[in-house]
Amino acid sequence: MKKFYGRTVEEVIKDIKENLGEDATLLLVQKVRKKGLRGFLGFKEIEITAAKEVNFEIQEKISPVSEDGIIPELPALCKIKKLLKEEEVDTDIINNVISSYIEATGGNRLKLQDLDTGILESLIKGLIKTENDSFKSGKIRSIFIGPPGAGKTTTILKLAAHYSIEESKSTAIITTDIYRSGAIEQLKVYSKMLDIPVEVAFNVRDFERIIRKFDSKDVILVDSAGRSKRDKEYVETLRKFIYTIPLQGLKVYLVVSIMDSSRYIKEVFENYKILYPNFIIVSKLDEATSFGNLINIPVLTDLPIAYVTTGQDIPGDIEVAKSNKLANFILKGNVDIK
Ligand SMILES: Nc1nc2c(ncn2[C@@H]2O[C@H](COP(=O)(O)OP(=O)(O)OP(=O)(O)O)[C@@H](O)[C@H]2O)c(=O)[nH]1
Ligand SMILES: [Mg+2]
Repeated sequence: MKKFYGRTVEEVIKDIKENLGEDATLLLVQKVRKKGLRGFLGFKEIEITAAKEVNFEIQEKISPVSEDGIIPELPALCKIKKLLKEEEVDTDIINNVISSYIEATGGNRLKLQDLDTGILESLIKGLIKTENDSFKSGKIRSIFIGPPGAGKTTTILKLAAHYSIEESKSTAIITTDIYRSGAIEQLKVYSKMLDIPVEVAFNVRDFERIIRKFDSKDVILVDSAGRSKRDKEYVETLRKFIYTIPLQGLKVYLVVSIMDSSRYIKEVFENYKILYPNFIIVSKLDEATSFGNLINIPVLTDLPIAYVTTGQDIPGDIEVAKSNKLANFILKGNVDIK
């Protein structure tokens, strides 16, 4: 099995015939980014995966190429495509999964006909990068950033409750959200309930003072305002706040809702990436109608998911992300996940 590249399908098929002979079978045809600088500039080319040894009786020697690039006679590939499309996984990623599936089967005829769920499962798990909560020791200094309404404040309160109640760590919250009306009151009500101090930082000087004041705390969680993704000035302000926290041990969490389109999440990430987020928190899994974002988000940000949130209750409704479990949301009844 081999991949061939060229400008047009006809050109690539000619190349395949010359290399693999007239009996070659096309497994997958797709448009991919060119390698190197031209690819970076957005240039694409045709990629065809072809094999010499696969020979479906049901298939023409070289099948007509279907519109979406998948040879229709390969049921396993169609199944993968249907399943991932229903979950709203991005098209580029679906094509990559199919490509990797073909590669993993080594062109095995049976596996291209009947979906090998074990292979698919491990491919999906591999794409859902997660990072277990690795802050059992040392001081925790975390800031939560993200678009409006993503669930930053709720998540901070859930985590604060977890650290202080379940792990008996001395915990404090600082909010830098002085924009949204009611934001400070919301935090104060809960912090009173949880018996956790909360301070408001109106500017960087305030922030420095409060960070020093809470220096002995095991855990400091910093909330930020969700501003329009066009508000570059606010991201700059946040950057100054972040520089104030002693860098060692600072974790930056980007909170995004699973309900948002992956296009929107991509724009959000572009806007916030100058703050060098370390982890993603995906919120509102309980509201989700599709779970493709669990793959889309780590792939497009190249960051691991640290937590997922699953409801509005404080405390509770937050889990450390595990790729096994998250893959299960996508594959559900389709695959048995151990
Ligand atoms: N269903 C569901 N709702 C959630 C979840 N997390 C947060 N919410 C709700 O989403 C809404 C916004 O949550 P906030 O925590 O205020 O969001 P935020 O990111 O702090 O918003 P801003 O401060 O305005 O940027 C609230 O009504 C929360 O109760 C979740 O996991 N599931
Ligand atoms: Mg908030």
